[in-house]
Amino acid sequence: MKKIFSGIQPTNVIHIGNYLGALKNWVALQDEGEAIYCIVDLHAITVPQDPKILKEKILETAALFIACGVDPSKATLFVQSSRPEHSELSWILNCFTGMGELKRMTQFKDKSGGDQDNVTAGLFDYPVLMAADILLYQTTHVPVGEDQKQHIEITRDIAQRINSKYGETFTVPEPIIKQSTARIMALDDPSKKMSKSSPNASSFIALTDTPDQIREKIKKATTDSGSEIKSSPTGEKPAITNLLRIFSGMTGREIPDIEREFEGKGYGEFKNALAEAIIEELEPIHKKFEELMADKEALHQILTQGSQKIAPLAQETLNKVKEKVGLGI
Ligand code: AQP
Repeated sequence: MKKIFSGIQPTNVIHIGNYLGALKNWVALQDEGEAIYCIVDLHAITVPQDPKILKEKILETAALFIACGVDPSKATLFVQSSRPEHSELSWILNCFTGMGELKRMTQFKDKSGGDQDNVTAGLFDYPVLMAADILLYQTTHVPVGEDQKQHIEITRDIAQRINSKYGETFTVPEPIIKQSTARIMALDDPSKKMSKSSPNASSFIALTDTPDQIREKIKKATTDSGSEIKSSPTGEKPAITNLLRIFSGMTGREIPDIEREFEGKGYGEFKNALAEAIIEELEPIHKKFEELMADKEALHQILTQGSQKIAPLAQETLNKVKEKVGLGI
């Protein structure tokens, strides 16, 4: 049986990149095996956070998971810091990970922005905590966006290293990356990934944006030269290719089918239709999100039950690793 694990940081606002690259797949996968979905708050503190806002964002993220279709009666939902096994396993895995391996991680290079002396050791160590998150549950599959591929590779390397040193300890996980929506680009600059931490709110569409905000952001979205509504998988038309991928991801329609509909039509007409397609997909999510946020106690309960449910599995893996490594009495 498939065992699926994935997480999202409770930072800033969840955008349509997170939705199309990860969350939408989570919903489909919860019917294909045992699914465990995590709000990774320990990852969030690798960069400075306001404690009050972080706490609020944890609940908002849980509400958004459910509003997007994650069903707590099928999938387990929990908060990473509620299970101490994540930090404990992370420390042990640190002792089996090379500094050189971590230095090669492109996300660290991007996020530290060339100023490595002034970022936290936690940011550097982020991939090891992510490896612990995944390996703790003997995960077989990890649905993520393209940006996380390198982190899944290092997770596999660490698991294989420990397995070959101590015998079968961890399941070696496979990534699930849906190519068409694996890397949704920023609306203001299609050479950059759509990102939560962008200072320009017009670069992303948040799942909680209003219809007017969505129309405005799509209207302002960068376009390429020329007026043809045609994608270019080879990269000459990155902006329209990105918008077509968003259209396809939101509607489930194939890109050639959308291109045919807009043959001979201009960007204006295409952008109007795209904005309406996004609104149609996000409106029910937004409504459900508001309803869920009105009962925070119920959200607390779902997260607490999730954490209790997966405790035995987390403890079993951690105890097995400690025993193999020779820790304790
Ligand atoms: N632009 C994207 N396109 C497709 N998938 C994406 N993901 C993130 N951005 C895109 C996927 O969403 C999941 C959760 O991401 P996260 O919150 O853990 O991490 P993140 O990469 O830090 O998200 P952001 O939006 O890019 O935030 P910042 O600005 O802080 O870097 C992951 O599966 C990720 O692949």
